[in-house]
Amino acid sequence: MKHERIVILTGAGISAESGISTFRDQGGLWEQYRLEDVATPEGFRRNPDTVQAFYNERRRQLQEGVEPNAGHKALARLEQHYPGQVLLVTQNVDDLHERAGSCNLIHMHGDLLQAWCEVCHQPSDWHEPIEADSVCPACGTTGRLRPNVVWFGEMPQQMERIQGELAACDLFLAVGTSGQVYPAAGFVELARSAGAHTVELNLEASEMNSAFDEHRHGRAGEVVPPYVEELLGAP
Ligand code: BJW
Repeated sequence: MKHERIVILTGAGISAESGISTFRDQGGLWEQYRLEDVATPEGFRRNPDTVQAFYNERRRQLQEGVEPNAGHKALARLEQHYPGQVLLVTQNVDDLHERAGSCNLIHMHGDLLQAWCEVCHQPSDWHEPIEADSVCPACGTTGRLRPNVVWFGEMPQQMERIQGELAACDLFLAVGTSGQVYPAAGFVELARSAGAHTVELNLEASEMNSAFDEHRHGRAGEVVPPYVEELLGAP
């Protein structure tokens, strides 16, 4: 086994072939919405109805006909069959990695299928629209639920664990992410400092391209499965 501990960072590109919009590509979400309006706590305070509608619509789409693609399935296969440790850290709020079978998974930017209560600070599974009169299942308060997602200016989830895993990994993969949002964009440098080999698998060269040792450019559904087979086949 060439590598004992693999950390894989995924971004919106891995879910693109499943029909979920990315953020910064042509036709992506940030061409249709201002991120200041829908992905910041200030935007939510200014206009909660607009933000809830944005996430209610994405939650609805996620539950209607969206399926994991070959990229998600290959990463789940790697976790199931690789003799070393495989940790998946996703920036995505969709559940396609889970549905493909990944278990050792961190959602650093949260989970679209959870609501978070601003009063008791508890997440709850939530598959319906969040409305002005929605009630927190944990504390019973009305009208204080928001999507359990991480907006700009907020701390991503499980950062201590992620930083520890990056410091201990010997292979770091980044799949389908533009490398424009921190702290995720800095993970490649942390992994390199730990001595890990670093590989970017992306449609095109990302902002962080030059920080990686190796590149596989193409659609995730096309480049991830053969790369996983290489790892599984390596002596
Ligand atoms: C394909 C493909 C296919 C297409 N196959 N590939 C100045 C300098 C540095 C940092 C900052 C700064 N000013 C402010 C900051 C911090 C800020 C930040 O990074 N801002 C930048 C704009 C500069 N970050 C934060 O505020 C974060 N918190 C934070 O920093 O806390 C403090 C802290 C300090 C120290 C340690 C730790 C923390 C929070 C960031 C929250 C981001 N939230 C969002 C929304 C989540 C909820 C939602 O989904 O709505 O997260 S924004 C959005 O961007 C979403 C994504 O997860 C994130 C990253 O996007 P991603 O996944 O890379 O998507 P795209 O669209 O950008 O790229 C897709 C890629 O796929 C492209 O490259 C395509 O080519 C490729 N692709 N099809 C393979 N088929």
